[in-house]
Amino acid sequence: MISRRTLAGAALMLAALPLRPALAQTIEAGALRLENPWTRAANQGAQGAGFLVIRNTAAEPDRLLAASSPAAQRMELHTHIREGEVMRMRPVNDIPVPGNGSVSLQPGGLHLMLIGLTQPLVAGQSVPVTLRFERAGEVTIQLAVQAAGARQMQMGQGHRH
Ligand SMILES: [Cu+2]
Repeated sequence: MISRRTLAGAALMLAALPLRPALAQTIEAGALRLENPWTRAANQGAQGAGFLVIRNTAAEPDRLLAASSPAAQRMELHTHIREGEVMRMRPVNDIPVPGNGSVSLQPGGLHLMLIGLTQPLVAGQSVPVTLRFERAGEVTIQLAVQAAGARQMQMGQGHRH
């Protein structure tokens, strides 16, 4: 017998799934494989965070230098640092991609920051983001917009979560 509480819990778990398999995508850019780019639903004028796995099939390391999107006034590369009980976001100059290795951009860690959304990010749609790598050059990916889930970052004026 399935209770309402169980159903609500199941719905929450579904909403928290990073990406449905049908939407999974891998973009090839030189030696790089850009896997499962995604973001969360957000309002126009707010901020958004983008996530993906960057895999490097070459021995030479690469670096993510910058990102841009027509959906945001500007973008930054961010990481998280812990200050006491609070996790704060902090810009980084670049994100290294080790040779024959990978780097994960994920909630609570490294991420792409979309600042000043020029349009709402609507679940089920996708938003283009152009990444610029030191070796692989520029490549445009599509962030699949997921529902705002239980692990949604809170991005207020203090720029913390
Ligand atoms: Cu951030």
